[in-house]
Amino acid sequence: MPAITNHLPTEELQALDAAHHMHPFTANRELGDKGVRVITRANGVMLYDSEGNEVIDGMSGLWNVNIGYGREELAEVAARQMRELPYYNTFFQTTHVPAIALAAKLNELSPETMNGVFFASGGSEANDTNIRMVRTFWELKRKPNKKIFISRRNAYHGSSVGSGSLGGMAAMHAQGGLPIPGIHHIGQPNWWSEGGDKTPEQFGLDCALELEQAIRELGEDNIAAFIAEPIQGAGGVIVPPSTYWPEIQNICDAHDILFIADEVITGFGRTGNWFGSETMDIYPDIITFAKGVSSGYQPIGGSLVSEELTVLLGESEFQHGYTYSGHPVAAAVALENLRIMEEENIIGHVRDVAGPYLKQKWEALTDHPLVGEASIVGLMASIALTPNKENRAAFASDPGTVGLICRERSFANNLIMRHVGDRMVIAPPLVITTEEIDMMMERIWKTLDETESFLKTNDLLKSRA
Ligand code: PXG
Repeated sequence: MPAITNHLPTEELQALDAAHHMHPFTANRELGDKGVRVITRANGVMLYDSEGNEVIDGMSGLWNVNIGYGREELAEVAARQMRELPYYNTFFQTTHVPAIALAAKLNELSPETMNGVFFASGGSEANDTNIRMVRTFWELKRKPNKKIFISRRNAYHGSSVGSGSLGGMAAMHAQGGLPIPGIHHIGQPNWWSEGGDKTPEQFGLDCALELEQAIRELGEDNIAAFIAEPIQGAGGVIVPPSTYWPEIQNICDAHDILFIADEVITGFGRTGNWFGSETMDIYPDIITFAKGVSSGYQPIGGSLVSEELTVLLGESEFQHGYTYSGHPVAAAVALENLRIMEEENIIGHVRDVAGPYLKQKWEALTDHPLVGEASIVGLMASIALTPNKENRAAFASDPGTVGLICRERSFANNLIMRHVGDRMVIAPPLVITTEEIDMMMERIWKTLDETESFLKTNDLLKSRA
């Protein structure tokens, strides 16, 4: 039996949405005028809208529905847990079985150096926890001046005041007085857009050395941590040159600062390992996680922390927590999600089947006249659209104009593909089959062809001077 709202005609749903629903990261009046798409159900990698269209979800929801839609087991576990214990807190000397079991499971799956876990309801909350936790850690170590976080431009670490400040999104910082003090941003290893005449290797090294320089300028005694996504997700699936991470790791090792890997997107199989830190061969002190831990079936996230932090922070009361830290239903669903991922060897599927298959098809996109660079790790991938791949030119139009056109064509072709500026991004559910990859690629080629003709017709195929 579908939900009652599914019986309303699409226009009525759209009108109600336009009247009362304030969407995240959206110009709401414009969307209201255009008419929002109403998603009514989903199965596997497919979404269905209120008009009956079947759409390939090339973004796994918002990079989170890793095991795909429609898994009955997760619904059953949620219902069972709601009947048995829908909620209890973990603040006042109590705990419950789902939180215990999930903490233990995460300890088992995460890199050897991780030990404790502090739960939150998503990535923004978890990164806010990290700010408070890391500063408290240094206070306990009697180094209270170590307060500054070094992050990167164009990073995404969430949308709350703290996590939005950690992030490096210029458009977000332009509103409401962000970033808060004590956050320092360095460059991102985006060779395609920013590498100039350097080789990718030289550029990657130079970007890493910006961290060394920032530490020197700000003073090691004032720096709490460096935070970064192993592969920038919302920033456009920027895969750093091979020289970048080894040098960053060396710099973190050589200085008395903590290293936080924000694995909200790269965690739980996305890159072909449980964590992107394994794929990129990096050794963080803290891992931020969310999204894929529950495949988005319930909101849950948190911070995995090294033994040293776990022990020291455990010596006294850390004045921090959320009502929903370790929520029993969310924890039970996450556990079931992880059980399925293990039992069905979904990570093996990414690493050995879907990942390599998509990589071959994805890299062939550079044969298209509009596509400059094609980047892919596991099942996260991007292409840079360009009017001239020889000199990696940007379009003459405002950044994002062409990307938006391409995204609109993609939607019209029943494929959800995201744009970040003039880069196109996909991150399909990890269970995607090779047949579904073929179907997705067919829609991508069609979308690119249609975008190219649109640009030609509208005189937009021009390079910025
Ligand atoms: N860290 C990273 C690396 C993320 O990608 C967050 C933290 C924040 O998580 P929550 O659960 O608070 O949203 C994220 C979230 C996009 C997009 O359009 C990406 C995210 C969120 C919303 C939109 O790519 N990533």
